[in-house]
Amino acid sequence: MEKQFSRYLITAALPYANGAVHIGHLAGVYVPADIYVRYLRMRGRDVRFICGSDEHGVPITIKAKQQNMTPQQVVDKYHAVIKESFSRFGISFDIYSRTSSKIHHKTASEFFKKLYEDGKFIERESEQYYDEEHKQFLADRYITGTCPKCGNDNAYGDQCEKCGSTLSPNELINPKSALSGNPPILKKTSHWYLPLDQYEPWLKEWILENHKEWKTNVYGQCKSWLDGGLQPRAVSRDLDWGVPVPVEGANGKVLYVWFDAPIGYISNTIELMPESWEKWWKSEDTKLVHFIGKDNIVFHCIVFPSMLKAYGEYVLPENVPANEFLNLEGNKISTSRNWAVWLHEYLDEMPGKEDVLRYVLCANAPETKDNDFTWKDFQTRNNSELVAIFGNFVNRALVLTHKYFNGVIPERGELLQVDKEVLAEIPRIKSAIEDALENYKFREALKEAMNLARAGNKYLTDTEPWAIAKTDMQRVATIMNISLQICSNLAVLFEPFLPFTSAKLGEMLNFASLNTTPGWDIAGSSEILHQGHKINSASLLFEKIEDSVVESQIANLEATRAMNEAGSQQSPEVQKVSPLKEECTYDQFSAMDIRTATVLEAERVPKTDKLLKLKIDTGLDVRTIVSGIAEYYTPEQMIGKQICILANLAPRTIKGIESRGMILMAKEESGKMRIVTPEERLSNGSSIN
Ligand code: B3M
Ligand code: ZN
Repeated sequence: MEKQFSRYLITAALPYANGAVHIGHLAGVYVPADIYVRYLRMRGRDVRFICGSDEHGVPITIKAKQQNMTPQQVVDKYHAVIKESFSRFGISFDIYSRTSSKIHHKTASEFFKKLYEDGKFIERESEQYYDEEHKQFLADRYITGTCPKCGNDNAYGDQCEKCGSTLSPNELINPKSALSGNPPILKKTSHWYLPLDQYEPWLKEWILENHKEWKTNVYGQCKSWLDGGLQPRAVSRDLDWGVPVPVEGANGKVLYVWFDAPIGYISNTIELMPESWEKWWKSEDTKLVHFIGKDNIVFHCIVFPSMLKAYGEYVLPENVPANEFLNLEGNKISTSRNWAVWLHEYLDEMPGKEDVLRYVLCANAPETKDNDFTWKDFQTRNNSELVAIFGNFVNRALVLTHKYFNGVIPERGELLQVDKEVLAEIPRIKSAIEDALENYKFREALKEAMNLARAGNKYLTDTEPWAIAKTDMQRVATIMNISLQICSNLAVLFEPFLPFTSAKLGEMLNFASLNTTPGWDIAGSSEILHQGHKINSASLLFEKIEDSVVESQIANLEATRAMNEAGSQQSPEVQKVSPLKEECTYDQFSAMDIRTATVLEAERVPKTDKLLKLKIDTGLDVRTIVSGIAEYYTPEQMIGKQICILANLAPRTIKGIESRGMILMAKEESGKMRIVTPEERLSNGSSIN
C-alpha cells in the first residue's frame, strides 16, 4: 500500500545571492516546484513551500572584492532582487528568507555542535595554501596558476576555464594568491570531516534499494557516486564569511557553505513556524521533497541525508526530482558571459506575460535531458498554443454566451454523441493531470491540461453554434452550457501552471458569486456553473507576440555573442582611425581631473535605448553618471566594473537626471566602444595623469 502523508514540506534550492535568477533556474527548479505546491494546496493538503537565499561561500566573497563591497552588501543587494522577482513571477513560497539571518546562524551552529558532541566528525590536519601578506588561507578560487593540462596561465585552483579540467590547487604550476599576487606557502590547518564512507552501506540501501522510483537521472547519479565509493568530506573552511565553527579554538573557521545551506531549509521553517516546525521536520508522516537542479544532486541525495541521519530525529527526503539543464539558443547559459534571460529583466520588458514564460518553461522543461530555450519557440508556443487554442476557445465561448444568452448560463437539453464525448474528456483529463503531477511529470501534466482546451476548441468548431443560432436555440444552449463547463474546468486545472491566467478566467466566469470557490475537487465535473449563473464580460487571456518583439530579444543576444567573441579574439587587421585633433597645452590637460572609480549600481534609463544610469564610487563621493553605453554594456555587466571618469566635468541634466562626470571610453571607427580601465584594480579615486 502507498504511504499516507499528513503534511508536505517542499523545498526549492536556495539560490546563491551573488547574482540574479535566470530562466535556467526557473525551468530547472522553481517553476516545477511552484506547480507542485499549488497543486497540493488546491487539493487541500497541508503544505509549506520553503526557500531563501544562500548567502555564504567563496563566490560571494569574490564578488564582494570585485565590486568593492562587503559580502553583506552583496547579499543584501541580490537577496532583494531575487526575492522581488520570484514574487512578481508568482512563485508562491510560504517563506523566502536568507542564510545570513540570526536564526539560521543559530540553527546551523547548533546542528554542527550536536554532531560534534556526538562524535560524528573526524578531525584531520592537512597542508593548504596560505597568503602570508594577507595572513589568510586561500580558498581554491583564490589561487591562480598555470594549468598542468593545457598551459593556460589563468587557471583557478579548482578548475581551468580554458580546457574545463577539474583541478586541485596543488596541481597548479607557479601558483599565485589572487589576493596579493605572491606565491602562497603551504601551511598546516585542521578541519572537521563528515565520514561519508561510514554512511555508504546505509545510503546504498536507502537509495538504491528503497528509492528505485526516483527519476532515472537522479538515481543514476547517486548510483555512480555510491559505486565509486564515498570519502570523508570537510565541513569547515578557513574563511571569514559564513557561520563560525562553534568549537573552542576554531577561530577563523566557518562551516562549509554546503554544510550550512541545506540547514537553511530547516531554519527557514523555524522562522515560518517557530512553534510547530518540529512536527514538520521530525514526523514520519511528513513528505519532504527537494526540488533542485542536477548539479546539486550529490548534496541533496548523499551529503544532506547523511547529516540528517547522523543527527537522528529528522525525516529524510521522500523524493528529489532534479531536472537537467536548460540551454539558451543552443548555448549553455552563462552568468559571466551574460548569456541568459534574466527574470527581473523579462518581467520589466514583458509586463503581464508572466504566464507565457511559465508556460514555455514548463512545456519545454529539461525533465529528462538538457533542453533548449529559443525566442522563436517562445513566440510559437504563445501564438499557436496559448492564443490560438486556449485563448481562442475561452473567448469564443464567453462572447457567444453573452451574444445569445446575455451572459447567463443556459439550460442543457438532450445530449448528442459529440457532447457526451467532450464531457467524458473532463474527468479523464483531470485524473491524467493528477497522475502526472504526483509523479513529477510536469510537461505531461501541462500537455493534458492543454488537451482539454484543444478539445473545447474543436468542440466549438465542430458544433458551430453560430451557424444554428437562427434555427435551433435549444441546441445552442446545450453547446454553450457545455463550453462554459469546460472553461470552468480550465480555470481550475490551469491554476498550478498559469495562476495569473486562472485568476483572470475565474473573474470572467464570476467564480466569486458561487457559494464556494471551485477548488481542485470540483474539477472533473460538468456542473460547475449552474443554469442561471451570470458571467462577467470577456477579455483576451493572451495576446499575440509580434515578430519585432522576439527579434529584438534575439538581437540583444546577438550583441552579447559578438561582444563575447570580440573579447576572446584579437582582430589582426589594421583598423581605420580618426585623424589627430589640434594640439593642446599641458595646462589644458592637467585641468582635467581623471580618476578611477567603481560602478556600484546600474540601470537602464527608462524609454531610452542608449543610456545607463550608474551609481559610482569615486573614492571622494558616491555620485550618479548617465552614460550612453547601453548598446555596449548591460547594467548587469557594469556593476562592479572599475572605470575611469572625468571627475570635474560640470554637471549636466540628462533625461531629468543630474549627471556628474563622464566615463572614459575607447571607441573604434566602426563604432564599437569599450570601457577604459586600469590594468590592475586600484583604489577608487586614484588620479590619472
Ligand atoms: N546555492 C547552489 C545553486 O544555486 C546552491 C543551492 C543550495 S541548496 C541548499 O546551484
Ligand atoms: Zn587547462
